[in-house]
Amino acid sequence: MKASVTRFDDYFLLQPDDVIDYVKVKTDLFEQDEQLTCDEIGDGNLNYVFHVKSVEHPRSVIVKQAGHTARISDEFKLSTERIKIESEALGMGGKYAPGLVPKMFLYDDKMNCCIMEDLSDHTILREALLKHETFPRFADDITTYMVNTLLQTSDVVMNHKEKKELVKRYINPELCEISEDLVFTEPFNDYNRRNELFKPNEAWIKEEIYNDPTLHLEVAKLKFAFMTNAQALIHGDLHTGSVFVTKESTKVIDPEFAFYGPMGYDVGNVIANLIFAWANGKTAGEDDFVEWVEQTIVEVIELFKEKFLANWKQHATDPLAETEGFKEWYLRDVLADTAGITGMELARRIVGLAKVKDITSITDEEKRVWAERTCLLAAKSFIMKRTELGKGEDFLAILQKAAGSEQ
Ligand code: SR1
Ligand code: MG
Repeated sequence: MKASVTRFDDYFLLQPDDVIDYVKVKTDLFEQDEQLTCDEIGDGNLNYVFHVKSVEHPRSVIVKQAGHTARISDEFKLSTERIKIESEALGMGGKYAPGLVPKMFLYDDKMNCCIMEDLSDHTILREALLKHETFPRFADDITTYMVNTLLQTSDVVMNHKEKKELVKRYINPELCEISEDLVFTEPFNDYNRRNELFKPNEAWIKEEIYNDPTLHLEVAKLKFAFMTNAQALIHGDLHTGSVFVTKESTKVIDPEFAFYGPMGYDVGNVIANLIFAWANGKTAGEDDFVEWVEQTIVEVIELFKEKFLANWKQHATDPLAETEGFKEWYLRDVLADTAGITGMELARRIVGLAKVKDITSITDEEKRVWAERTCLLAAKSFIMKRTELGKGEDFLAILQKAAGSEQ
């Protein structure tokens, strides 16, 4: 932090020209007379993201600012505190999964901004998957990130009082409410009247999703587990738009939804978003890509299990952690949550307000109908059969069965 009194002492929404001034006032990363350019590049649903670049020197940063409402809709009134949660959660990510998150240079609680490493040599994973590119490091890196951040912040490893301090610190009511509504409630009953159904699938979705009481019972159980199981500090929104990649590197970004919740929420989000990429690849006839995604789904589950057990052995501190059979029981529970959340994320992105490009960019009507129904049939099976899925191959089998079924 530099100058003591500045025009950035009271919150206002920054414009690109302000940001150029802002980074010079707030950091030593640039010379005062250095010529900088700034573009607003945010394409997420919530925040403003500015790319600041030096004209002459090879240096650049990202400035992220929270507004009082979500970009996707003014209906969502949100505390700007989320940038603090994001900055601190990225700090935790850097501690437990070094190299797998961007470097953070500054958090500013007045302007509700953070300044972080520019990753523009990377691509957002969802965008790359839309071009049917493959990433050999992804399964290994994302499972290291998840196992390390989840297990190390849980009661398995942490001192229980310190963990409870973190539970308090990461209380995130507004962003949790978004997930409670958009992920768990609305897709099954359109309770806030803002679902967006693809017309040719409207009647089918009403029948299969809105009118299935057995499904609704399992959804209710998953929602209450999400709200009450303070198991680990989770990322909370780990979809393929929250990951930057190159062939050699993976960086997880955007943990503003972080809070103490069920570990399977993160793993399930990764699997569901791989399935959206898979559905897109299928409709494009990209067989090699589809095969890579299938292999990656299996690997994510298998590597997660393997690293989880190894990490537990190495780091567990609770006196009962080594009780015969306990870690295997605990892992089975995480996998059941993973399957349940895979289903929830699949359903909400098809039925609800916040869609994914993997599906909405399918221009052929018949193919989009097929992609949506396949995802929704798979979603139902993931939710209903969640306690039966112990292996990566079991996850893939659910998807393949949905794809081949009569729709
Ligand atoms: C109102 S925010 C909609 C969605 O965007 C975020 O990335 C989360 O996934 C949220 O559910
Ligand atoms: Mg986000």
